[in-house]
Amino acid sequence: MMAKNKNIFNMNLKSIIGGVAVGIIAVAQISCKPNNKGGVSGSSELAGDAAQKVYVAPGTHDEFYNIVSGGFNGQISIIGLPSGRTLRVIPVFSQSPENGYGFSEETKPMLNTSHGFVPWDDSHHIALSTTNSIHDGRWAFINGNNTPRIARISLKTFRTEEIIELPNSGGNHSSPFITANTEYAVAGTRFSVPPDDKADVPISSFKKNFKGYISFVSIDKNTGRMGIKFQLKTPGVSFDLARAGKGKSADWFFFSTYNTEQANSLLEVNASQKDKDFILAVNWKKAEQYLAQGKGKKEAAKYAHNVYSDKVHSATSTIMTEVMTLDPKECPDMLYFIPCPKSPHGCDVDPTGQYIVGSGKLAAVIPVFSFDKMQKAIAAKTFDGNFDGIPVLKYDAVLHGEVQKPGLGPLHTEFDGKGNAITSFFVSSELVRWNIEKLEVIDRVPTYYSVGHLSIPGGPTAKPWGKYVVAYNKITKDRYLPTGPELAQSAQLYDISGDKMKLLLDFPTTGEPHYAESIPASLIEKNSTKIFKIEENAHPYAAKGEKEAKVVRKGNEVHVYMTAIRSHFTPDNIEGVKMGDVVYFHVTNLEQDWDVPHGFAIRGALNAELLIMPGETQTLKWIPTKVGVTPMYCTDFCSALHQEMQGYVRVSPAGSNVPLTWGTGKNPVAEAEQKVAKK
Ligand code: RUQ
Ligand code: CUA
Repeated sequence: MMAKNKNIFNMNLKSIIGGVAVGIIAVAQISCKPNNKGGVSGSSELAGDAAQKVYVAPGTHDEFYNIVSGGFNGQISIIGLPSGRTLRVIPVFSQSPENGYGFSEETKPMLNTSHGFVPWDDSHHIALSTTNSIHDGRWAFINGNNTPRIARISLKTFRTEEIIELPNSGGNHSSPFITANTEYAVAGTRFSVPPDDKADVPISSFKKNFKGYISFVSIDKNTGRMGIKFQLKTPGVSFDLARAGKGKSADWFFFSTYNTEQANSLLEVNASQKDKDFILAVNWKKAEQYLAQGKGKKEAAKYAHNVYSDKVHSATSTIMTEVMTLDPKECPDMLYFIPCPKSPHGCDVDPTGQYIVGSGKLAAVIPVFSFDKMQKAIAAKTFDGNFDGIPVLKYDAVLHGEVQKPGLGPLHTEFDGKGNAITSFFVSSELVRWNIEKLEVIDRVPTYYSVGHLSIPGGPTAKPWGKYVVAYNKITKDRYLPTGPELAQSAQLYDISGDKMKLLLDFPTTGEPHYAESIPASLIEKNSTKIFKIEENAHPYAAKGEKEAKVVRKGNEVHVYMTAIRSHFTPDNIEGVKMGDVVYFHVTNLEQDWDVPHGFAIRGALNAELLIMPGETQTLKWIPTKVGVTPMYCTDFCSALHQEMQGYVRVSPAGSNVPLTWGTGKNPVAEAEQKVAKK
């Protein structure tokens, strides 16, 4: 595989680069195709002590949390490094029948949008919160690409706490990227679109009517609460990726763009015409100043803002109707374009904040820009004209230098904290390490196959933790046992502590991994939530003890205030439910021990189960469809008598006079009859 890649690289580099996009795509397809027969293609690249280096003995913990986007599964995987063990999958934009996220009454509002309930999305990029551009272990952010959204996940509960929708956006790809102190999560639209409130325009009027919106989503220092502070209305180009500056460049944000041709059809050809697209440099501090001066304009918009509370164990969804926009035409010295060769994808800033690396998917070199030179060029007005009124800086004036012959199809770059960068190459399927100052390639290793993103622990921050790099591969033909037409994507772990990068481990992933970040376990594990305190449970339907358990009828709604504790539900016998009723099981888990969830499922429910954590209340809605007695039970093996944790609901025909009764450990109907007899 490697030899073949090298061949393609050596023979075709000159002829391909500068050729048409179609040529590159053909090569991409050829080179991705593994030609070896067995599953041992990587063995010659394996470090001799690989097994030892990734062995995490039973009962001991991994050194890093690896937080990985699940791509089209709309979830996040939590993986331990170096073992590659999957610890948990967190549902974010997708419903999860496994635990009831997006199915329970409490969590449904999390997936509300201006389009209604959207139970899925396509997630690409993780951003971990930072203080002074260093991981602080508080939150993870992730984008929803399709119905543009940003989610915030608590790294205490490992749950999705908040989702905000982005108006005036289509394909929220360049997102979320955060500023040094997590002041903002930033989101650039991949598809330029006409403004939402003036959207009925001919597609052919792209150049005139379509805009590339960039949203600045503010993040509250203490609570993490998000809000769209403002949107920049930039020219109609596609935003692909981005990074905030650091240190001296911390006031700036850098976005890669493509389709500066502003094509609206057959982009494969039409958006690959120009020799150079742009990196957009945004001075976001300036933007804040313009806002403070009243330059912002409120525009009508419609977007959902959904927040989950651990106190009421429920989410709310609010539809917002306005957004603040800033027009660059009225805000000079805020935006600059830097020319960048051939359809840049990744745009990454080194730990010092001095260097900005652009990765042109179709480029033969990796250009590295200098922040100092950019400042000088701005001061001296070293411009190459303008693009839609925004000054274009002269390429040579901003360039630190180019890495020559790095590989084919550069996508993303991370940093090892020792003055080196590692770039992923999709087409030549390899990771390449190069020195940032000298722009010299120092090492390369193959990936199996066609790496997309890569991740070094702390790699995008001012303080890379180094030690490993993980390659996230798109193609795994022949790497694992075949599983029919659909094969897993994969991650590969390499040791980068020495001069040579060494392959250690190869493991399949859940969903398609796009970007991931890794963070030392020590920054997270001590803060992990173990239980929710029952006395702090403010859910309006909580039963905080078995004495509070009850069943209440409100018209045709039946509310069951149910408790769960090893190993029974209260009540576990319910009668008097009728056809036409809507039953809400509000189940409170009374346990106050770590790792004792209870599940709740009932036959014929059209949603999912609930998995209720200690001290928490969650609600399952059930509309009986048949007269008779329906079993319900706990789904989580909670104790030796878990299998006994069950109950029955009797459903009678509409209009029947069976009284509403309930109980546990007694016969509720007999009891009710006794009560009636006493009176
Ligand atoms: S992208 S494989 Cu959606 Cu982050 Cu580069
Ligand atoms: Cu509770 Cu099983």
